Amino acid sequence: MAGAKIARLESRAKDPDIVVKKAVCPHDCWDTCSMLVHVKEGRAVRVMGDPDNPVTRGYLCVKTNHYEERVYSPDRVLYPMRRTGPKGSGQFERISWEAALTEIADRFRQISAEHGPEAILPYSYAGTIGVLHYGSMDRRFFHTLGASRLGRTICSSAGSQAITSVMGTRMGPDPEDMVNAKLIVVWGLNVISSNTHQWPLIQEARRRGAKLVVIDPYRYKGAREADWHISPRPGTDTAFVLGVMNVLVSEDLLDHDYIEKHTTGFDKLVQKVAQWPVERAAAVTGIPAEEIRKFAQLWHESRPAVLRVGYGLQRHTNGGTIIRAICMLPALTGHWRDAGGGFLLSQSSAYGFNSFSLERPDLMPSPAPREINMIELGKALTEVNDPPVKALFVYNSNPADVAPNQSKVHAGLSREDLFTVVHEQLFTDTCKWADIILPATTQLEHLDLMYSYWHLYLQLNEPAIAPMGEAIPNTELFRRLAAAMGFSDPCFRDTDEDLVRQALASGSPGLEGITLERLQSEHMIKVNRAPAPFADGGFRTASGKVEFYSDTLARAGLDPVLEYVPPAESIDGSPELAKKYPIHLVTPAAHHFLNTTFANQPRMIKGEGAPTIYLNPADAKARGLVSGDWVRVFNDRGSVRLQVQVGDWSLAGVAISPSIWWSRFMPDGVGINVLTADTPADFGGGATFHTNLVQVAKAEAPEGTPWVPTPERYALIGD
Ligand SMILES: Nc1nc2c(c(=O)[nH]1)N[C@H]1C(S)=C(S)[C@@H](COP(=O)(O)OP(=O)(O)OC[C@H]3O[C@@H](n4cnc5c(=O)[nH]c(N)nc54)[C@H](O)[C@@H]3O)O[C@H]1N2
Ligand SMILES: Nc1nc2c(c(=O)[nH]1)N[C@H]1C(S)=C(S)[C@@H](COP(=O)(O)OP(=O)(O)OC[C@H]3O[C@@H](n4cnc5c(=O)[nH]c(N)nc54)[C@H](O)[C@@H]3O)O[C@H]1N2
Ligand SMILES: [Mo]
Repeated sequence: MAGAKIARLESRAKDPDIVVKKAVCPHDCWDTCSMLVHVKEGRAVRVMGDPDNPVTRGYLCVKTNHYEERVYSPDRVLYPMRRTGPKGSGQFERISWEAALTEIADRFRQISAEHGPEAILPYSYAGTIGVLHYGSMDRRFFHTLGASRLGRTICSSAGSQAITSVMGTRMGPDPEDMVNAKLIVVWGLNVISSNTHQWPLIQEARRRGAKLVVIDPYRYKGAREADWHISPRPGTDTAFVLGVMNVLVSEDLLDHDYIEKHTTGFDKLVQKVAQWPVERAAAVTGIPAEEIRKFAQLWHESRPAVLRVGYGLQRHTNGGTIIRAICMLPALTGHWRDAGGGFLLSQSSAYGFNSFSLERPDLMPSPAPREINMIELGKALTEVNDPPVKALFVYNSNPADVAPNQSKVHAGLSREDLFTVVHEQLFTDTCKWADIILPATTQLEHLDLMYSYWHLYLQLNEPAIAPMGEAIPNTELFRRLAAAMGFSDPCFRDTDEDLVRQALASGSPGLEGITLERLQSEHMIKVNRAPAPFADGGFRTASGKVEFYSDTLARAGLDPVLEYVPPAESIDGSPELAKKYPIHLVTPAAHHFLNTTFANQPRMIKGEGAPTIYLNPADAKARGLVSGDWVRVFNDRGSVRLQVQVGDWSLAGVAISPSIWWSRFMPDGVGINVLTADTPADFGGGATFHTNLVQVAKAEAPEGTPWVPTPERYALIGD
């Protein structure tokens, strides 16, 4: 069937030599779009949306619509390279794969012998979210080696732990059902930039009578176009929810039957909520008491209604609690009963891959090696001493730019005695500090199994073109490294197809009947899932119910119900610091970049403009600033230069800086993360990129446009 469709597409392509191949976007984004790749004589000449996918609807975002520009970027790493100059000088020479593997294996053996294998630290995140290349062979390799484990906390761990504490599992309504919702609350999610394909579903729901409420301190396009924009002070949403719950309880806007059957700890929640009359919530959040009441009423009366929650708002020191609070709401009011209703942050549990088979934690030594929290990379490289980190192996990530407390990260990466390997598609800022750089394939060049943390389609990405240069996928890299280290477990001989089969063989009901062969012929298969998965309860906590009170949290020393604690850096959380640094800086996803991915491509940089800070008119006026001025944005951790845009983007005292620009192209050679703290969140050791006080002062404009890459600016790294 798919074959016939592709043949039709090819016949419509103007050039008879064009072959159309199906692919899937690999990026760390909700949408996991289906793509069509036009290939001519082995070269991808065009990438476009695949109309077969009912949620991604045949169009791609502004970033992947020109995916071929990434694949054929002049910045691609094509061969293994070895450092020749001083650390960080960007001087490299080409070497063979054999030489690279031998050197890495020798250094790993030597470091292991001298300091123990925990002195080796893998560092990876989600350059691709593909099941194989996100985490499989690599995990097997580092487990066998006995390397330090990495706490992969930079994005979602606070929210994940929080949701699990309430529901025991992470899934929510099918986005396709959201068109029937009567209320959609987009909460801490930039629905225009980071979940582009949710927007037409919202518009469709609105045409059918739904209201859109956006709760966000950033008045981005989606907030402007909403029926109602609620702008809390950053990091105060728990207080807002407690106020809403106070109204629900005191006015008895509850679903007692659902609470009775499918929740525990309701009494304890009620005691807590009683302490939060709306006036108290209003004083903390800055949202008028009347609006809190109105929101409670609207939520109660709208059916179906959904809370579509983003990753952003968990990035506060109190962010886990924020997510915990929000995901309790649908159980109080019975909104889980309806298809398209409830709460959706992540759909990850709907798939249920066999991660044990993929990652083989049984290969780890016992006791398990220490875990290092990835957001504390700077500390790990400059302070940890039991043993010190002597080797860093980076893949699927660009820590020189994405990790918080960047000055410390850069100081650590600069250590001459640190052996750093980077497996990359592009010469990122992290590559600059590498000892060995290895070339990685892109999604058009390798096989992967793709899920989405938003929609419910499982997809297979098959290679559309041959690997560029000597690039290899992550799985093949760790096969080769295992051989170089002499690891003999047969799991290191599994092919990528074997890995797909193993991932699918989990016994999970979501994957029942889905095989590699079916994916090869159908490309995209919806996982098995009831439209309203929690209509009759079925939560995966110890009690099988929504837990308003959690023993696990009590044991971890956290409030077992909910407590509002102000963000560590805020007027209420640190009044002295707030006098010095009165502006709360939020650094959310930029429209044309995906974290730092795409932020080297001239077209995307042009779209984004310049490294920018959005300031409220009152804050701008107090500093004599107008749009177009340049400012120094600083705190005790560091300083960056940004260009000002003045407008009603946020309340006074709150500023926004869309992220993440490459440090190399920033006016002073450092990125936004010199400002952010490596303080972990209350749950899951999560990142706290949005809890951040700064001061803003007028500065000199940089000369020219340093953020636009030119060969000279790139030449920090040899060719
Ligand atoms: N274009 C684009 N798309 C992306 C990404 C990207 O960089 N660019 N990144 C991808 C990745 S890895 C992820 S994790 C997601 C991230 O995407 P999102 O989940 O959208 O996360 P952020 O952009 O960090 O923040 C989302 C919103 O939360 C708001 N926010 C911050 N603090 C608070 C708060 O205290 N309360 C409330 N109510 N709102 C708050 C911010 O102002 C922002 O508008 O998107 C993915 N998609
Ligand atoms: N200030 C601030 N900082 C943030 C955030 C923020 O909102 N504000 N967002 C945070 C969030 S949500 C996240 S998820 C992190 C993201 O942090 P990262 O996961 O580091 O994301 P990227 O910057 O996109 O870098 C991914 C790198 O992986 C490479 N890559 C892609 N595919 C492959 C592959 O198959 N193999 C190999 N070897 N490499 C590959 C890409 O070329 C790219 O350089 O950043 C965090 N940092
Ligand atoms: Mo993320």
